[in-house]
Parts: sequence; C-alpha cells; structure tokens
Amino acid sequence: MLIGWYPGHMNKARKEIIHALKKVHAILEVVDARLPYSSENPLLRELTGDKPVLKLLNKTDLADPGLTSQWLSYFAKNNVSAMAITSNSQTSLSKTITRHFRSLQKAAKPPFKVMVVGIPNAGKSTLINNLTNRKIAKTGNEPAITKGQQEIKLDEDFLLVDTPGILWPKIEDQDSAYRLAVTGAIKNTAIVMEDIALYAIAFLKTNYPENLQDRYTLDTLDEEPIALLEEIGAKRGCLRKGGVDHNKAAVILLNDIRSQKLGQITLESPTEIPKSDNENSEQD
Ligand SMILES: Nc1nc2c(ncn2[C@@H]2O[C@H](COP(=O)(O)OP(=O)(O)O)[C@@H](O)[C@H]2O)c(=O)[nH]1
Ligand SMILES: [Mg+2]
Repeated sequence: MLIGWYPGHMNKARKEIIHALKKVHAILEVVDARLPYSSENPLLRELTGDKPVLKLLNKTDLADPGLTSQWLSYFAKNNVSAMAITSNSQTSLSKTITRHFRSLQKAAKPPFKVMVVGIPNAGKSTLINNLTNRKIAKTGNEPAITKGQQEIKLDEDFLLVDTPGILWPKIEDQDSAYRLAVTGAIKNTAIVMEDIALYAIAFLKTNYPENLQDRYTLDTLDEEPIALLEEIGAKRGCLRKGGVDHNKAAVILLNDIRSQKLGQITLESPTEIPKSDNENSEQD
C-alpha cells in the first residue's frame, strides 16, 4: 500500500475530530498551496457540518503564484472562504485571521473557539506557533509529529485549540496520492521513491519543462521519464556497479523539488478537480 493510513486509523481520527469539533465555533483548515485539492481531507465538509471553515492555502512561498491566484478565484466562486498564507514566516497572521472571524463571532458567545485541522505535514503546528507567537507545537518535516492538548488565548475573546485535528489525505485517488508524495506529505518509508520521482518527472516535463531542464542542464526532454531520471542520476554522481542508482537519483530530485530548487511549483490546477467533488458545479 502506498500510504500508511488504514481504515482503523481513519476511524479513530474521524471520531476524535468529531468529538473535538463539538467544542469549537469555527475551523481553520490548513491545506498545501501546491496541491489545494489533494491535500484536503475528503470528509472534512461532512465532519465540520455547518460550522464556518476558513481554508488556508499554506506554503504559498513554495507554490506557483499564478496558480495560487487561480485557486483563490476558484474558491471565491464556489463560496469557500480561502486565504493564501506562509505560516513559517508571515507576520500579523493572527490579526488577519482573527479579523476574518470577528464578523462571525457576533453570532457566538465569547470566547470564540477555533481549531486547526489538516492532513499531516500541511503546516498545522507551524501555523499554531505563528498565531500564538510561541513554540508550543512541535514541527517537523515528517508527518504526524504533533501530540498533546492546550488552549491558547489569541486575544480577549478569541481562543485557539492547540490540538490540531490530524486527518488522512486523499488516498483513494492515485493521482492525489502521487502528488502528496512528491511534496513529502507522505512518509518516505511508505513509498517507493523511484515511482514518485518518475511521476514528478512526467509532470515537470509537461508543466514546468524549463525548470527541469535548467536545474539539471538536460539537453533535451524528448525522452521517457526513466531515461531522464538516469541522466539526472548520472550527472549527480549516483552511480553504482552496473549503472545509475535509481533510488539515489530519485531522492535527489524529490529533495530538490521539496526545497524549491526547481522553483515555485504547483502540482494541480482547479481545472483538474473531478466534477463530482465540486459541490457547487453547475448541474443539468
Ligand atoms: N516553505 C514553507 N514551509 C512550511 C510552511 N509552513 C510549514 N512549513 C514546513 O512544513 C513542515 C511541516 O510543518 P508542520 O507544522 O510540522 O506540519 P503539521 O504536520 O501539519 O503540524 C515543516 O518542515 C515546516 O517547517 C510554509 O508556509 N512555507
Ligand atoms: Mg504537527
């Protein structure tokens, strides 16, 4: 199996979230700006019911600015409150977010409680640390690091629940699973690096050819992904007896993508969202 989420885990996460959400007024949903669709939890809308959700497209610094704009327009058109953020460096984020909820707060008796939810590695802990200006939640590049429970006062009548709701990613969709893996949202040990790298190369060839070509000074992209992976590996000294070490080459490529060495890249656009997933798409 590609990802380490199983029905048992999902059921437990689901129950925990349903329980935790009962105590809050609104939800901060953290998704990855490089894949706003695939980094959503497939059941979140069902779990949050009528509670207001603010969708935060995090890691905007890593994403393609043009596509981030397209995603924001798409969400606006579909009546989804969304905001693009960079939670590891942005200042005044707390003010911006509390201001957004201020209008909704009128409907609820203070303190107004908000909870952060999202899939592993989306940046929930980083966001909580940013909002509280403290190092409360542990952050890390590997998924599923956050533990513990607290409530933090953001201002006079605004509370943040510091137990991020950790939800499973879109694993039922193969494409989503691959995209998530490219960004590192799935533990490296749970995936075959070479498969993910080949997926990434095919994607880059089509969508960001210059970024790929420039980074590895490739003469041409008119080759199969496997041949390109070998060329990249050969150039980066990933040689072993009998040829190129595919796994090593894959690790180099994926690390480069994740650390933005290939530039700002977004892995999916709003036009690729399956129709059935678009609640407000026109139906006839
Ligand atoms: N470049 C960038 N990295 C971020 C941002 N927000 C979080 N990260 C990084 O993403 C990784 C996962 O973040 P974390 O907060 O631990 O995610 P969580 O699993 O959802 O709690 C960490 O290495 C963070 O430093 C961001 O806005 N930009
Ligand atoms: Mg965390």
